[in-house]
Amino acid sequence: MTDNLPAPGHGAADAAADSGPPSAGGWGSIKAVAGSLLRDRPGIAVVKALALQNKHEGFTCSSCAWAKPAHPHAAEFCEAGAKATTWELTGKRAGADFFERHTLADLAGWSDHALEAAGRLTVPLRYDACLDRYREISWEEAFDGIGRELRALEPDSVVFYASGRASLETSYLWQLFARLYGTNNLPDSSNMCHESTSVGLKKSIGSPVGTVDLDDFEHCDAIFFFGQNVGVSSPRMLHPLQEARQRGVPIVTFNPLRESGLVAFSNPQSPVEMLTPGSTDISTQYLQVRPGGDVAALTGLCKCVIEADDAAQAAGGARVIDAQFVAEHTQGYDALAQAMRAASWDDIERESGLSRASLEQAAQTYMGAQRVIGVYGMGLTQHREGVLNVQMLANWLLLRGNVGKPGAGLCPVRGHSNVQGQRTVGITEKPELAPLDQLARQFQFEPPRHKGLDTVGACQGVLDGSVRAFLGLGGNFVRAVPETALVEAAWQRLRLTVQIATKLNRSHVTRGEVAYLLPCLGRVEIDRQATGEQTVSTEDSTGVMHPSRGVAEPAAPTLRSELAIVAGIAQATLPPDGTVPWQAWTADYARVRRAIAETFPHIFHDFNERLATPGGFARPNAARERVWETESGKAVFTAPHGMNADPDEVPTPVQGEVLRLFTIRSDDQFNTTIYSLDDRFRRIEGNRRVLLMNAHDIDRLGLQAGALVTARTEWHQDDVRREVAGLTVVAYDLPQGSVAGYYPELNSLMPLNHHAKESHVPAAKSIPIRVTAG
Ligand SMILES: Nc1nc2c(c(=O)[nH]1)N[C@H]1C(S)=C(S)[C@@H](COP(=O)(O)OP(=O)(O)OC[C@H]3O[C@@H](n4cnc5c(=O)[nH]c(N)nc54)[C@H](O)[C@@H]3O)O[C@H]1N2
Ligand SMILES: Nc1nc2c(c(=O)[nH]1)N[C@H]1C(S)=C(S)[C@@H](COP(=O)(O)OP(=O)(O)OC[C@H]3O[C@@H](n4cnc5c(=O)[nH]c(N)nc54)[C@H](O)[C@@H]3O)O[C@H]1N2
Ligand SMILES: [Mo]
Repeated sequence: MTDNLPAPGHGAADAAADSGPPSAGGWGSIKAVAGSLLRDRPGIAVVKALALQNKHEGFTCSSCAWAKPAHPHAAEFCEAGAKATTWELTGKRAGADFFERHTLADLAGWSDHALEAAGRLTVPLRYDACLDRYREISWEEAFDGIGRELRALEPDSVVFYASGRASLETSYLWQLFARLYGTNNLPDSSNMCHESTSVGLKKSIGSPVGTVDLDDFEHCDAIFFFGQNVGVSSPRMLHPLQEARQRGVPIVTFNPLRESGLVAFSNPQSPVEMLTPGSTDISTQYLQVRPGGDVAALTGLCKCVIEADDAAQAAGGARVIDAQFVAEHTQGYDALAQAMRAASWDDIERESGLSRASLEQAAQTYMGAQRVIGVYGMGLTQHREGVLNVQMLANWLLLRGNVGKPGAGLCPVRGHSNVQGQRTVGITEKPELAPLDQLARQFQFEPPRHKGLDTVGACQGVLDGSVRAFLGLGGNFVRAVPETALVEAAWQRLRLTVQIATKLNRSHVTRGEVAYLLPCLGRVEIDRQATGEQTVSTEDSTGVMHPSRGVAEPAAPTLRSELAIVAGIAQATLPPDGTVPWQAWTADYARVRRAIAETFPHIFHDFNERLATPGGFARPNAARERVWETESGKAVFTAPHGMNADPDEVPTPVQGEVLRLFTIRSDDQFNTTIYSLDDRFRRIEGNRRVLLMNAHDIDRLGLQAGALVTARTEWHQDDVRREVAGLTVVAYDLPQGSVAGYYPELNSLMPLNHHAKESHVPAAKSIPIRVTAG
């Protein structure tokens, strides 16, 4: 098993959050940012950069994808965003001399944290097998060498992965390059993330993305949160939430953990709150649902509404559901209503781990509100039934017409800062989602029409040898995917790996036979090309496009922009027939935007002009207007086929020795980038190799808080032994039968086949494990 983390530190064992979590934001958040500034000592450049973060004239943050207001706060960044920026602007460099000092065998023993902490990559590198080192080469040598390799390979044996940060312009080039080369193998990080949303919402409301914008938060009168950890994952969203709370809007949360950002928030930008101990209570009702219990919980909630409506009808009173909306705009109500009436409270309580009374109370809040927003994240999407989870939430909102009216709607909170935008400009393995006919006309070629590989498919291909080359536009694929240990081992059999990156990570150290590592500018850096400084653009979680202009000097003069690198590889690989002006595009990104506008006129017409609008411009979203781009032209109610979000392996209630593990993020990490071993919000210090367990389970299984244990996956579909040893048990307030632990340390416990049925999102929130002492 790969296990390259630093040794466990102190304090983890007594880290139980029995005194309640600290509030998110506030002085702690300022201290954390100061800590991160001091640790990296990058100086004045960072302070200047932060002042322009998420401002119209500055750059869009490379942390989360939360909406950027048209009238930003003086400091429109959060702790996580400030860390991302300081991390990118580090004074440390991993240049040619660094790689002269370290063989890959040596680097393989470094922790994930240590690899990235080596600093910014500065020169193009190629692996030298004789020396077992990456060695500096020129950009031209790199492009030529990659082009030669790619021309010798079958296009469908090559994977073009995108991690979700690269701009709309670069992402457009990436998908075009892959298709001109001859493949739709375009997996991206959303395959591990919100693909359940893209599939589920498309079926339910005809839109693959959420329907709310920032304005809606000002007009809603209730908010429901499912499996999204706002204080860590999208902290700027705490502002609209706090404002909503101050208006008296109830917020009801479904989460197995009492997450601090969902419990209370103090605004570091509000002097009064900073000087008084006061913080806003965020959630008015907190339901510690069992992981995987959301289908059951939502069944209970729908049942309450439908039965209240039945009763109202019987008594001749006012309808509880929005009957006119349901009749005019939806299909499938009767089947859903029947399934909900038939669902038993015993099953609902058992599967959700919640009492009938608490669900009835939440349903009352819902029925008392005219405009409701449903917010959700990985707690819904990363399950075997992740798509059904999303559809159940859509069902519930549709019952009272809470989609397509001001102040109401579905709000999936996306992860990477441009992950939604990458999809919008054609990064998808599904040919039906890309405008292939238009691309064919525009660039005079015949694009591949067959389905490409998604992330799970790419991993399978790496394991069975059918994938021969991997090109990564950012990211840390081998650490982020399931089945890490097997994928990492098979990775070395790849013929070619090409990684475009800012910092060194495990996916670079684990490399193919021929390996290139290409250093790029970060978004915060000034991007100078032949026609001058360039602007790029990104799409936020609410479908708004924003310009982004670097403000800091590049970490090294040798760096190239992501767009220039993609264009360079494409030019060196493809026949020189001149239909794509790679060089002219690199010189002037406005020309790329004109090409994007030609490919997607509906979304991007007058792209350059509209990008100048303060606050950006929104993509059209038919569901917001109550136009349903589904097969039937109606919004669709989906009757669930069961209540367990993970029917395969773990029966509920969990009485036996098999527990359900859900993987989580700390406030001091961004995905596989680990800033420190602390998790301030959960009061866990100096150790990420922990398992948070219910005290009753600890007792029942004969374990001890503070003791070392081994987690082993309970999986009968193959003979692979999946285990991680050396984990410390922490007693924690979470539902019985469930266990929490950190991603990516526990990824080798995730079987590759254990993914959402229709979207293939790995079921990272419900891994069946056994925990044993020692
Ligand atoms: N600081 C920081 N910000 C980030 C990231 C980061 O790593 N660090 N990552 C970015 C990315 S790529 C993404 S996708 C987002 C992820 O952000 P989120 O969507 O918030 O995802 P997670 O933090 O994985 O888990 C969210 C919550 O789900 C809860 N949960 C687990 N299982 C269940 C369940 O079955 N039901 C319910 N109701 N809840 C459950 C967990 O307790 C946790 O609080 O954040 C983005 N922003
Ligand atoms: N168990 C478990 N597994 C999970 C998840 C989970 O909740 N649990 N979450 C999943 C989710 S939601 C996601 S999105 C994936 C994340 O998967 P990825 O997107 O593949 O991983 P990251 O950790 O975000 O990638 C970090 C690396 O990106 C590079 N990088 C940073 N900035 C830039 C840049 O500006 N340009 C370029 N070119 N490179 C850059 C750096 O080299 C850095 O090391 O992981 C998934 N895996
Ligand atoms: Mo994500």
